[in-house]
Amino acid sequence: MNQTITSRLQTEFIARFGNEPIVIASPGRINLIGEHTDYNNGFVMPAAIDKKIYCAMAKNGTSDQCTINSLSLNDSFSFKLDAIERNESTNWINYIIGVVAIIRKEHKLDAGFDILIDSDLPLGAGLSSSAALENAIAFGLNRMFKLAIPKEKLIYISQEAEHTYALVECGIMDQYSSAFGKEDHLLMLDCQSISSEDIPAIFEPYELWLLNTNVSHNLAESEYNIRRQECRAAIQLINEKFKTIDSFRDLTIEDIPNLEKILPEILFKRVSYVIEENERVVKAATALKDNDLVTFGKMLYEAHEGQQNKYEVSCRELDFLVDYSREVSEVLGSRMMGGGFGGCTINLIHKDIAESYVNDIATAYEKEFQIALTPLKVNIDKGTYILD
Ligand code: GAF
Repeated sequence: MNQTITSRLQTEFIARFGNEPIVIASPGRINLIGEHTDYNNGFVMPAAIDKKIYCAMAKNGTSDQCTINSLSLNDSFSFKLDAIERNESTNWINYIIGVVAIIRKEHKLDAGFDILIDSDLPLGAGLSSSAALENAIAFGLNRMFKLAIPKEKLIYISQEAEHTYALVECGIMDQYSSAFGKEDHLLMLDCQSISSEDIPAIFEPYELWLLNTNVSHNLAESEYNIRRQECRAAIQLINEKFKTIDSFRDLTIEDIPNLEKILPEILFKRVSYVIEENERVVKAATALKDNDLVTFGKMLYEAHEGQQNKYEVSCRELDFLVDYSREVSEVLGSRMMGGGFGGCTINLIHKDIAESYVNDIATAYEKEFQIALTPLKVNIDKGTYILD
């Protein structure tokens, strides 16, 4: 927990709104392996991190007036509970009002409230700042209005807000890992049964580093939704021409030659990537449990190759960073992380060279793109909680 942020948030909330707030800490996430598999009922391996969104909230004595101030974005917004509409111009507001609107469909929110937000989580960097914010609001409203909604349901409220207000058809990985993260553990999450196994995050003598490209290409959200449509189209064709499936989870590597015969090239690339990535996650979990970091690292590189060439969600900046690391034997693995088209790579780097390596790659990146690279060493932390 970032003590500086939480005490500033409390003091500032009282100065602005006059009431004592509750404070919610909601983490971003990393994902070791398993990208674009969550909405295909597959496996992912995320973890919550020590970089978070913090929200202070309190009822304000009105019946329906709400005000939101963001310190990190230096922005504010007001709305009435009875007149919630999707905001066309400012997307961060949609994550909040979306959660409020969805909770209100089933629960009575009988008072207005104020929210003050701050963050040490880089925003829009593929670290799930949106899921962290949605969960913070959902957990906060649940406590403030004594709604008693179980955590397992709150994450679906967050996801629905993303679908219907932010208009991104995300899977459940981000909301799940932000809510249920465990200190020092990875979550091997089965997105079919929505259950996870904790895997100890032991990487010694290697360290996990994120390299933030500081780019977020604006096709990210539209391409994400296109990938989902492509997956649906492929499922339909497979059902018509090959065999009955509910999702790609019902397919195995052995099906790939048959799929090639019946699917158009693009759809074949998408499906084969997902089947292979699912298999990689399962093998990666075994490698980690066996402390076989070399095998694990190789899988990160293989995953990137699939994301770059088959699922086609990478970009020049991410590929540059992964290609650079392939030449350095002390970097066991590297790949793009999250939805793609920008954001961060995740890297497993030997601790003896980590600092100098990230400086070197930052220099090379800046020379190539005239954009600063931001290295970030992350620690694995627990999921969303309310400070008591
Ligand atoms: C984004 C989505 F929100 C997740 O659900 C997941 O699909 C991810 O992209 C790709 O693995 O973070």
